[in-house]
Amino acid sequence: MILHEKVSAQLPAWRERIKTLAKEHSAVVVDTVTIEEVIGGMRDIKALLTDISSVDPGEGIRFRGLTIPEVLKQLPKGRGAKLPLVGGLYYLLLVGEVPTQEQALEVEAEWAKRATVPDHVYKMLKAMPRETHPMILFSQATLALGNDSVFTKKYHEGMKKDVYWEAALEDSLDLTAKLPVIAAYIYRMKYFGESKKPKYNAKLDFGANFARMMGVSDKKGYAELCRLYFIIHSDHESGNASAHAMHLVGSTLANAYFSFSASLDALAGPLHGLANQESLAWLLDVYKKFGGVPTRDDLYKFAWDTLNSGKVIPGYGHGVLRVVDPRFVTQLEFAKKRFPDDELLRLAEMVLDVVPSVLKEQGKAKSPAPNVDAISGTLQYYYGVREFDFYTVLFGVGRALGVTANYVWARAFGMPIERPKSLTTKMLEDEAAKAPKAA
Ligand code: NMX
Ligand code: MLT
Repeated sequence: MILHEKVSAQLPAWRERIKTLAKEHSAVVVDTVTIEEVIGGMRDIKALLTDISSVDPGEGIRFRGLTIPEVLKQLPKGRGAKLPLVGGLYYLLLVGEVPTQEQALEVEAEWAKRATVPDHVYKMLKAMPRETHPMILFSQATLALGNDSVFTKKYHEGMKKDVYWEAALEDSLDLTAKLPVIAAYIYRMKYFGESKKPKYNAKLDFGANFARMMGVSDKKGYAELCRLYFIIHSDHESGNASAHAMHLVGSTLANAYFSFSASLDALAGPLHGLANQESLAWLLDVYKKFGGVPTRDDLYKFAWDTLNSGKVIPGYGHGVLRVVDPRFVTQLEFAKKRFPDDELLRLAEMVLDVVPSVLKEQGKAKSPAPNVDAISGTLQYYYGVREFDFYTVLFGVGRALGVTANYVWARAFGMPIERPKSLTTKMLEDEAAKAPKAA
């Protein structure tokens, strides 16, 4: 299989680089840790290694060195599509090179072969109470797929460490192939009471399959959005909570299903991926309260009321970014090109104009700019996916691409179990007492 061959060919050189760093430069200092960082969620501490993507605070994400506009331009497209094949993005993340159309289609074909979801997963999903949050269902289904983990089976058969990555890649391909089917099933089951198993069509790509299985009316338009959505949500370097959870759990040699379920559980928090549902809920609250798009002044007051009630404004602020998130910009451009007169889009643009100034006035958030979640729901809503508690599942389908690519490479590099050191409050106080007093 193409991904296997391409990764395998690169491995000796990569392993040599890691070995040289670990052996010859092991004592080089790349960062120091302050008390503020220990207490403050380890923000900005440079302590993770990934080559899959990187985030510059002033620029945003690069996937294997490429910005979002570069990715959208350079990755191959399917017939009749303006947005790239998701299979091409997975190839880029795993291999580190822009694939040809043929190579991207090979990944797509690999997914089509692996998209059948075992019966017990459907049975388990059906057995859950109807009111269950879709992220609970999605995480449970991911765990339930783990029965078939190649990694776990081979590990217990005595698999050698230098081929862990091969089993990790097998599981990652199986998992990423099945996720859109499971997500679409959850959607149709939860909101429409349907129990028909979605069928993956090998003639269609990942994006078109998802649009068809979701049953939206404008399948062609929604397929384009899905391609964009899954690509831009795939990765955001390794320190974000969903990526880090995947890496941490994977480092124990738990299989990709356990690890990705943990990743989804992190994504389900309102400060992380769930902010996309919260953000649309907030926009709809504004819309409902004012009977449409409000005046700028009304919106300003509403934003302040949110802050004064002790809540955050979802979709704004970021742990790393200090500029408008390029993932926000790309989605806004997509929407403006396709449905410039949409009322919710007009509202999202007004929020973009008002909320950053409110956050700046409040003076707490280090970045008042919008992140990826401030607009993604508006696009889903336009295409008829209006059940906004489903939105984080969509984020999860996309995020699987990046975190599994990282998981495969972490096994290829033989990365050890993660185990940072903790300190007590007294230990920190003792460190503080030893430090020279600030002038
Ligand atoms: N609304 C209100 N207050 C905010 C916001 C916001 N959008 N963003 C940051 N703050 C507050 C934050 O709660 C903190 O307050 P306190 O000192 O009382 O604890 C203060 O500003 C400083 O926070 P930062 O250092 O700027 O941000 P941090 O790195 O801690 O957190 C987020 C980053 C993204 C969690 C934060 O900006 C936030 O809560 N945003 C809203 C939720 C959101 O959009 N999350 C999605 C992020 C992207 N994603 O998909 O994961
Ligand atoms: C993400 O995509 O994971 C979010 O923007 C959060 C982050 O990077 O911290």
